[in-house]
Amino acid sequence: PVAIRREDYTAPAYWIDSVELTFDLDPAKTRVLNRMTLRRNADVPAQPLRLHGEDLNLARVLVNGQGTSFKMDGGQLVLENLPEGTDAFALEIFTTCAPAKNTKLMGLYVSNDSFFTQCEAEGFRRITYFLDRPDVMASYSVTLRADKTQYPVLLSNGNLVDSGDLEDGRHFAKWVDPHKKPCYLFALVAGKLVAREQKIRTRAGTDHLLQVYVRPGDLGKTEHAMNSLMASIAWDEARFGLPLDLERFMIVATSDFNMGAMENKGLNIFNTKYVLASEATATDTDFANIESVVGHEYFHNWTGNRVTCRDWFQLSLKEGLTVFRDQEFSMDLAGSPSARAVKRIEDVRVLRTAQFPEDAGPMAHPVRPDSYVEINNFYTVTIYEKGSEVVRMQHNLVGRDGFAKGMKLYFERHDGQAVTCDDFVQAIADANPTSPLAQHLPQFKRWYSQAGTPRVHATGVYDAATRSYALTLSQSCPATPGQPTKEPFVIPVELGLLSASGTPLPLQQAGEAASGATSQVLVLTEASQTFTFTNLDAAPVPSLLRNFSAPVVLDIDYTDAELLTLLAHDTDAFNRWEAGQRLALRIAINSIAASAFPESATATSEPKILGTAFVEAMRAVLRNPALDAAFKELVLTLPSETYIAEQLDVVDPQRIHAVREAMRTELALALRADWEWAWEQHQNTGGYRPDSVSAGRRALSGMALNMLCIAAKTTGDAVWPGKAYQRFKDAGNMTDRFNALTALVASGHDLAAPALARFHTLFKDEPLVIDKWFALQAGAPDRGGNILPIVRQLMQHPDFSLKNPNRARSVIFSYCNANPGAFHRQDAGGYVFWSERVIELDAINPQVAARLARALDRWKKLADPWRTAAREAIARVAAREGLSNDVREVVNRALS
Ligand code: HT7
Ligand code: ZN
Repeated sequence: PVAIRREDYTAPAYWIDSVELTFDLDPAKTRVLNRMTLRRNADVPAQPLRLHGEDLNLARVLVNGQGTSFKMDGGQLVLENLPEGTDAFALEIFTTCAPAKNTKLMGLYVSNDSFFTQCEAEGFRRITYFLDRPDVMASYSVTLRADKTQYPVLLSNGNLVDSGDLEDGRHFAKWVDPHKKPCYLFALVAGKLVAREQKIRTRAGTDHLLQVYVRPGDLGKTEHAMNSLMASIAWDEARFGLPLDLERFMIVATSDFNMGAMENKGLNIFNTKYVLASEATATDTDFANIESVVGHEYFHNWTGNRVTCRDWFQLSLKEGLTVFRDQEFSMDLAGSPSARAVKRIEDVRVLRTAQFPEDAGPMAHPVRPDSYVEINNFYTVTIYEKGSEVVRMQHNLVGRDGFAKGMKLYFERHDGQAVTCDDFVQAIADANPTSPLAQHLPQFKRWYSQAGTPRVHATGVYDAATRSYALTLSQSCPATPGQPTKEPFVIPVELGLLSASGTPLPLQQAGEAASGATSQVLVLTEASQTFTFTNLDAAPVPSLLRNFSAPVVLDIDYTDAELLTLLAHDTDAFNRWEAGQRLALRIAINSIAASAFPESATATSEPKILGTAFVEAMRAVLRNPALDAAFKELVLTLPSETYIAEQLDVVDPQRIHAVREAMRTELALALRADWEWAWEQHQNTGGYRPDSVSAGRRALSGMALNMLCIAAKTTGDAVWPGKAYQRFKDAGNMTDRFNALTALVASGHDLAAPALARFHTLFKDEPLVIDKWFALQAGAPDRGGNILPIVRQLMQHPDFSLKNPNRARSVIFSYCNANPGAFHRQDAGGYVFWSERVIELDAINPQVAARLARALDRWKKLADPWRTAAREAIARVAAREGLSNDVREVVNRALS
């Protein structure tokens, strides 16, 4: 496969001004008539027109109504005899394709007897021959023709301008999009669908029709998505002054979708997982995800659609910025500072457990990559989540108002254009010329060009004679593929100082006047810098990187006492949580390093691994009346096995698993009375509402039940498993029901089997709930190697299908990616299973296969025998002939 390089970018040789598409929809053979107006780009030397195409049958090509010569070159349609000069000319191309056979779910495909499209990144070329690149923006008019009984609803981007009946029971609809767009934002949908509708009038006084289309039985599950859409529209107008620019905004749900959702102009297509919710079928997490994904796709309407990417190397221009916007949206909706902190912690957890490993592994790439083989492989946590952190740092360096000014300038300069990441950061800096961002702009841009997670090492020295505290911050960044050395980054480090008893101290830097502030942002730009604080009576406890002010690893040698102070008193909720995680991580790492295997805790034994101080600190958090339930649940959750593994040079996954399980059992036993209290105190009163406060209460009571069932495993107590079973049976909402089921499955209680059977019977007609049923079993704790056979059995279940990405993810990804204790088997059975599935999936859907292929990205860190077995499994996949470019790129990089 050939790598495409960012530095090779050249402007297109032709522009496409308008596109008139006519579809005769038929699952077996859809006919596509594509009439375009093109003109040569005068800025580029004259050359043939090369149009992208994939899996198409070409029937006819006409230039200005006349037949013309053409040739095919590597799948591209090449036209050499085009009119000279830069006048517009007409090109007509007639092709057919086979949507029913399209298992890749890219281009035009069939799902549940309806037609859908997915064009980002390069799916449009599977619909017609085209200049399939984001910097070619055209006006679209689209006519859809199909059987009226089977496909009563016909949708495309923009406004419906005509519709009517045709002969033979067919009908048509004509849509015109008033906005120019790149072809990756094209969409069509046809099928038996129904819509929840809502008319709105915005602050600006304009009227709009909102529609959420689903299959007829699902209409009752669309209220939350519609509410989320209305909230998104109001938020973007209020926070950024960005209005809805369409008369009609449609969301359509499909159960066959490679990713979460797609922001096609005016016609968003969603995975059903991010649309459908009712209290009986969806958990609080589902409700929160729907809010954030609906927001994300809606916010793309400006950040992505009005201003798009010049080329796919700039993907984070729209994705990083839009993730930042959806994160802010969810935080603003959550309301209180504490609820904001909870959201921030959840987002940082994703960054650390998924993006940090990516940045340290074979697929590491800058936020703006320099090359790729398959662009679908670059829809990564680096582009999305690290990209969002890079935007967040800009936001923090210029302030909230400064950022709003920067966004305004960005749209003034670039509305309707296809631009680069540089254009974005330039606009933010230009709107804030005296900010640290503007002062250090060229250096700040290294966040876009250098891969790897920077490390900041912090040491503090207190001098009693001068009553001063010198804090030295040093930065470094590990080598990543193709980037052996790194230049220093601009790193905003938000800091506070606490007294030993936890009081916030006023900050005064040497040579500066006292301001009374207790929090401040230090801007680290050198490899090493010392900041001196004065007027301090004793050595302070530093609270660094507050609210996770930069996407870095912070190395600092806190004493246990200092961490306990931060956990109990820091005014920064993020660092309070962080202190608890550091304590737990330290305990885990010491226990992993110890020669003895963790002893099983007994009902009466002291917490041997955790130690009394940690347990008491956790008890204090759990019982603290001033803290929110959601925050408590986060503090009391131990760092994940993946996160622990990332801290180690050599990873024994079984030992990590055993130590973490032992720590959890100790915490369950030592706090038994407190878990009982937490369960009793956080019961649902009144009806179900998915707001963050009630969701937090359910999260904590669910955790308490889980811990009580884990404790019951050791004590032999039957009461709590019995209560869990009862709760499972009579819960009024899916969150409580699923938490109870999880408690039984996770503790391996005998009641788990009847509960799972009952759950399946209850929800057999709810595909999204059946996904949960599969995922819970494939992700359950391993007992004597039982999970792999269970997973193989689940794949034989009549409800299982490898062709449906949600179902494949619920079984295979839940096992290979989210269940390290069960996946990393001593006998390599997990890896054999993985290699079989990657190969099997690749023949169906390369994009999904390539995601699965990344499960062994970090194989080089594994201790033997896992390391050798993992390398062999990857090599087995790599040796396979006929692999897709998608999977080939991932395994080649892993082996390099
Ligand atoms: N911009 C969308 C990306 C996307 C996608 C990419 C490749 C293949 C299928 C896909 N479906 C959606 C989603 C987003 O970030 O909003
Ligand atoms: Zn996006």
